[in-house]
Amino acid sequence: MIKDWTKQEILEIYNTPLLELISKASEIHKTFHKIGEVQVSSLLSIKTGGCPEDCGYCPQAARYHTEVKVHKLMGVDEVSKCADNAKAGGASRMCLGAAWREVRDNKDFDTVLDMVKTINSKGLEVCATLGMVTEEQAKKLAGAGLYAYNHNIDTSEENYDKIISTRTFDDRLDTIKNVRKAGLTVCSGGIIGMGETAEDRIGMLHTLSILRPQPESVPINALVAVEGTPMENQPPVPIWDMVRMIATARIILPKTAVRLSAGRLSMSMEGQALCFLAGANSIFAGDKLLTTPNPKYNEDMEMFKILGLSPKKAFADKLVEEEVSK
Ligand code: SAM
Ligand code: DTB
Ligand code: SF4
Repeated sequence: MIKDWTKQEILEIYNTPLLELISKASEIHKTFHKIGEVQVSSLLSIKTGGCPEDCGYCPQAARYHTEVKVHKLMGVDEVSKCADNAKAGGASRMCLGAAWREVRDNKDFDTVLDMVKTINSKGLEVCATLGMVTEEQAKKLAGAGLYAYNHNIDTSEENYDKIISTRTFDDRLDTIKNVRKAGLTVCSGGIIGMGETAEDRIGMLHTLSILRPQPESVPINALVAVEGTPMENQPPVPIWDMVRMIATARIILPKTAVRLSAGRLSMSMEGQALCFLAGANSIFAGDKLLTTPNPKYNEDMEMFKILGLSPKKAFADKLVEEEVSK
């Protein structure tokens, strides 16, 4: 049984002396996961920029003047080639991102369903992050073979309207519920480094931890401060905050894949090693996130070699589940 943590308990975990915290998280990690096994996802922006939302961190919001160039929805063939490259590079999951407020029932959605089918047939897990979805849309995605849906809560409920005004925290939770009802796995996390307090970080982790079932995947992003966004001048997140967030997530979300997400380009290999030790077991690999740079593929593979990490195979969890239910 997964424990219901209170905010006070989570705050105490977060404030544990650092090495003790890493050691506790590492114990949990060893109990529930294979040490050194890291899920590698490739990320592709299938529709870029021009988004009507006002998320303060996002370079793709139409209202901010950033260098992001608007690009209409990619075609299925082009996406299929990207999936081949991602697979050849060792990715087991491909995540498709669209700068949409929400999914609409139109031709573009049909194209995305085709993309999901095509990538799934290559033996890759497919994840999508397309904004808000209804239960019916989520079911269509599931029918096309989607494995996971990413929809981040981004910050605490209390801090939400300081970051985004064009939708509410409850809108986010509603989409997560729709995704669950459709039988998809849930990927939901957030961002640190946006000027939030430690209590906001705890509030965000608390909300994620009380979801039942807990999300299968929780990305922890360090803000990539992009010129032209309201957050362009935010100071970089200290690596110690990232390690604390990951270790705390690992302890309260024991079975979840905790993803060391955006911001790795500003982290040393030693810093990332501490994040893996603290329970991170998933990353985005490939030179680009959605619109901003990510470490070079070769450099990541060099890091994997040095730290003794190995990429997790696609559908490994599903296979284990099927074995158990036999
Ligand atoms: N439009 C969809 C949505 O908002 O759900 C999907 C794409 S959106 C870019 C996905 C997530 O990327 C956001 O929820 C946010 O957590 C993350 N993100 C966006 N810009 C970021 C930045 N500058 N730094 C870190 N994470 C960022
Ligand atoms: C997530 O939590 N992080 C990824 C993915 N889910 C979609 C996106 C990070 C985006 C960073 C900014 C950019 O490259 O535009
Ligand atoms: Fe649009 Fe998503 Fe960026 Fe918000 S985070 S502006 S919804 S692309």
